[in-house]
Amino acid sequence: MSYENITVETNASGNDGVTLITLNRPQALNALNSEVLGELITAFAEYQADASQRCAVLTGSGEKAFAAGADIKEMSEKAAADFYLEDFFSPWTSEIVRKTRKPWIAAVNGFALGGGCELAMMADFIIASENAKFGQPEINLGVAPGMGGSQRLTKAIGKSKAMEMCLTGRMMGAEEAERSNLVARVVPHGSLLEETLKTAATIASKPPMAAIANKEMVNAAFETSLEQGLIIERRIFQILTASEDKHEGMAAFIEKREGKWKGR
Ligand code: CO8
Repeated sequence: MSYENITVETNASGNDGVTLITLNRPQALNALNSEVLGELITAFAEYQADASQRCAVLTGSGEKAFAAGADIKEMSEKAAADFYLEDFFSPWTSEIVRKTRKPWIAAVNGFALGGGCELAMMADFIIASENAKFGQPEINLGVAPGMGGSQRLTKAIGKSKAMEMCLTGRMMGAEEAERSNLVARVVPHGSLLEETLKTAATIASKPPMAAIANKEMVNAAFETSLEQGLIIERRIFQILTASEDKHEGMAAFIEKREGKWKGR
């Protein structure tokens, strides 16, 4: 598949099973329009379907932005009925978040505002450069988050800070984002991609079925009660004990060697 608004590279740093997806509209600070969404849906579906690829990284091109939001110029031309009838924003969650069962990381290299912040928060975790700036400035446009920001940001950093950011449109820098648990790690700007690809390669080297299972369990903590989450965890654990990789992983430990994963 050829893309115009993103680039996709498999085995991005050698034969390591890492797919690198880059938002590529730097002239518009990688603003997210319908074309970008369509291409991202295809890219994530291809990543999910390719058994040789075991972790993905999403980043933004250019020095300034991961993504400065949903495309304001595109949205400005839409009527309320268009947003409602097209169920605008819904495919981000239904097509990308729900259908991508394998892990992916957002490498945030600059502005992650509005839909850009929301897209980063759809990732399994975020690694940010020192230059990253997160914000939900939709209130300045007379609207509000529409791709999950009011929910995912609040779950990540708590009500007080999320409310302050949504009501004022204030941007949060990388250091505060790490302190507030929005991002897993902050790294120097120049080494963001290298560090994130390295982390992705580590994940890609793990037993792939166990990676999906770990992701499913942690996500359950956001979507269920503790009691239901503990049941989900136990059942998934029990399923994993029947996998060939469980036998291989434990044998490899006992025999003091590296495991060789079958992914089943
Ligand atoms: N959409 C479209 N174009 C954009 C966007 C965007 N979100 N952000 C930046 N651009 C464009 C600019 O228009 C400009 O283009 P041009 O050169 O053709 O004029 C180019 O990118 C460079 O931007 P700036 O010149 O503004 O760069 P600065 O360095 O001066 O400023 C900022 C950088 C602070 C990031 C600034 O560009 C900005 O504030 N951008 C908008 C941020 C924003 O408000 N994002 C939220 C958008 S709304 C959203 O994401 C969720 C929508 C939910 C709505 C629900 C509706 C029902």
